[in-house]
Amino acid sequence: MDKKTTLSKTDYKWIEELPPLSTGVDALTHAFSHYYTYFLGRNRHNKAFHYHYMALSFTIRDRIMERWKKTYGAYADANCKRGYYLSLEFLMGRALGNALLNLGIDKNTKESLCSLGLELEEIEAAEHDAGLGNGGLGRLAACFLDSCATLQLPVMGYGIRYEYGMFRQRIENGRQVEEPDRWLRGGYPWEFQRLEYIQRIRYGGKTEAYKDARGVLRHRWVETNDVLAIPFDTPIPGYENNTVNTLRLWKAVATDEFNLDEFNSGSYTEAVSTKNEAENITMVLYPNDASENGKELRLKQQYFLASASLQDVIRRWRVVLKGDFKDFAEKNCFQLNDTHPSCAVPELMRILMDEIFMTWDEAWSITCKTMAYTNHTLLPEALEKWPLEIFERLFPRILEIIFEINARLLAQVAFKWPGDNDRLRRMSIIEEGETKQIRMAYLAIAASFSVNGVAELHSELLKKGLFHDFYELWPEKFNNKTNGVTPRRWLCLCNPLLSDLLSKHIGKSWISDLQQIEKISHLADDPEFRKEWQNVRIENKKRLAAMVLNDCGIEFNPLAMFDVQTKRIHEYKRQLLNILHVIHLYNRIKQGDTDNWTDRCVLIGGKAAPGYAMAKLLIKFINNVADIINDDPDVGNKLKVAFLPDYRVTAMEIIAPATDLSEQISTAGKEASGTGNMKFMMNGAVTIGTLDGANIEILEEVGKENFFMFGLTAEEVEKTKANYNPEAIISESRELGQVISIIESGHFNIFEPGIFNPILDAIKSPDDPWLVAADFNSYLKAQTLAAEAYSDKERWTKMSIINSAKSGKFSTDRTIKEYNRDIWHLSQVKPKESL
Ligand code: 26Q
Repeated sequence: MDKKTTLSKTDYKWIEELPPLSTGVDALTHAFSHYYTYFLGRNRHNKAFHYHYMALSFTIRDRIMERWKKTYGAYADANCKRGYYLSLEFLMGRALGNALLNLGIDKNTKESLCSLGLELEEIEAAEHDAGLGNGGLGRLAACFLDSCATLQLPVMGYGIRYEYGMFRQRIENGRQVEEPDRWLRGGYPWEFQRLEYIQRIRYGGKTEAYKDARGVLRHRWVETNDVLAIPFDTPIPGYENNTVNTLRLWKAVATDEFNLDEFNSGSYTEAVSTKNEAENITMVLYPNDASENGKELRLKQQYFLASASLQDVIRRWRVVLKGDFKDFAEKNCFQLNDTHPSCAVPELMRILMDEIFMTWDEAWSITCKTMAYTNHTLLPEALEKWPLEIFERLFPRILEIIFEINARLLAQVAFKWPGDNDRLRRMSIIEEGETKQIRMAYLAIAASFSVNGVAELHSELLKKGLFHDFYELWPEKFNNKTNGVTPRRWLCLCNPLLSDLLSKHIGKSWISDLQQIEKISHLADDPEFRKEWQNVRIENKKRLAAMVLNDCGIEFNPLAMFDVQTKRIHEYKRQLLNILHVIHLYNRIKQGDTDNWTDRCVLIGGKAAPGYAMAKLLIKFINNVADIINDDPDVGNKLKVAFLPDYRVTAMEIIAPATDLSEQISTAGKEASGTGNMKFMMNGAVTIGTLDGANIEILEEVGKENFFMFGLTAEEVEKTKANYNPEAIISESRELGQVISIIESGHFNIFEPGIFNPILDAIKSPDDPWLVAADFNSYLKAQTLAAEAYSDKERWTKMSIINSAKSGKFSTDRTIKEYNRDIWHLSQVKPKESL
């Protein structure tokens, strides 16, 4: 028989006929040794755990792979509606432990490694965090993927495969030093390059109008400089359900014809080096957690993600599913993670009109039925705007489409509010002025059928403030989806001792139905259970103390209260208020005012955006204060202060289970939601917090007696700003006055005179937007109450138990169910055969 015919006749049945891989101990051991020896070529002389980690990951990955294929088979068979989560950030952290947990093979794996004389924990520690995000927004995306897979919803994540993730932070002489995060250096075993799904992304060039064969006016985008987008797929396993979803990350590479001119004219090396320009697009994650305006490369990244992902979805619709575009909107839904991917709006319009040849109305109808936008910020200065000139140069066709969207939006506004020119100016997607700018949020709102905030208060404030005009135009679009965190990573994985205790008393159902955790609340009155709870917490605190000793050289006593604030360093989050309180405690010790003292270990961690001078100065301030206090023999064990370098997902996995007091102290009305607050609460920390973001909902769940509330409300903050006089507050408050005097005396910077003046000036300024002085006294009272409560061990343990017990609402399973019920309307699809 002809060889060629045989090949083309292959029906690939042999793939279907592959027997499932065993997850038994012996099979795991065999696969592990095989990968270690043959695939990786290592032997007994290899001491680093990196290759053990690789071998184990490949072993587990094989077992994920068959489930992955079955999941996609089931999605195809069900011809179901799909959701796409478009995000510039996915802060995944480590994958191995999560895969073991969700596949339910952690026990067998441990046993298998043990038989080889190896320890799982050591191997897990060799994994580098996938830190492709700044903070809350990026980690939320990662938790959402976990919940979508666990709920068996056909949702795919689309993002960028940055070569360099969030920078690594070192502290040198108290100051932040940034180092590149080469997370891919040793190879990333969880990704699959998919060259078959490469996409072409256009930049530059110009637009042309032409008439098609039927005489219809059409547009094309020509003479572009193209870049290729290569997808890399990472599996997202659901919790013990055989579903495996996909996170698809795009990498930019040059096209072969890149700079053909130069190539032909003989300058081969120049032609090759210009390839860098294309490949730069996905080189680095921008490390700002508030928008950095005007950086052209960032906008190129944003369009790159939007265009590659949309082309990919449309390719699948046309080629694989052979879908009719009249059904497209019923079968597809895009969730925009903030405005960062909002180029997806004009890009979808472009593809539908210029490549599928739809009319404007047909394309607009599809776009408006498929786009949904989530806002994550209330700070007006953080709303994304881009100079029109950059759009014109980088994506002329996209700009034309934005103009048309805006013209139609303004026509609608003019119709509803005739003669209201000020409103037209306010609502225009194009901000007029010296440099015209595109308001990305307005573009996203105009095209989305759903606009949501991330906590009740935040969603209300959006309607009253930032987006008020749009709320008046389209009230039906606005809704709330309070954030959550996945209990798999943020309880099961990170707190095995507490997980075992919970499961022993209430069974394991809480892992995929966190509301069940409520069942432990009555056990708060059981002294026996409290003892068990305390034992778990002490062990977790020892684990954190070891990390603090190792990373900061400071000894934390596990019996002291662990008072923790970890999050990005930002003025609105008010790490300053925290450190002022620390100085107050120090002052009390120095004055001998230590009756009924509660020992405290204060831990602060977080990264400052490299260009944010004030945030960087705050890090220096915290470190200097810590140095003085920790070195003072008068202080001893009463107070310890540490700044933990390189705060990241993996650090939080140690921190949250060991925290007693969770600091959530932003100026009210500024923190959209917060999600660290939920991780701490779930693990049994009590919150000291303002009435901001999701703190309010945490307070509602636990009640005032289990929460240390303080500070001005969002409404009061706005009123106070009108005639704010911090100097008066300082002179009227003995405690704050003394704290300020100590700082002014140069006590924390004897060899660097004056360096903290900008901080003092900020506190004293009537224009301080964060009202640090205004909330100080109220914060101090709440802190005193917290210290008092902690000194009564049984009372504190009850509070701790109640906080965990009431954390059911803050699972992303609940959040995702709400997104699905109100926005996506996807059906659950189960893979056919169970393995
Ligand atoms: C935009 C343009 C250019 C460069 C950078 C950016 C940029 C990048 C990241 C702007 C903002 C971010 C991140 C924002 C963020 O993390 N917000 C947080 O989102 C959480 C999840 O909803 C909330 O819980 C937090 O309250 C919110 O601060």
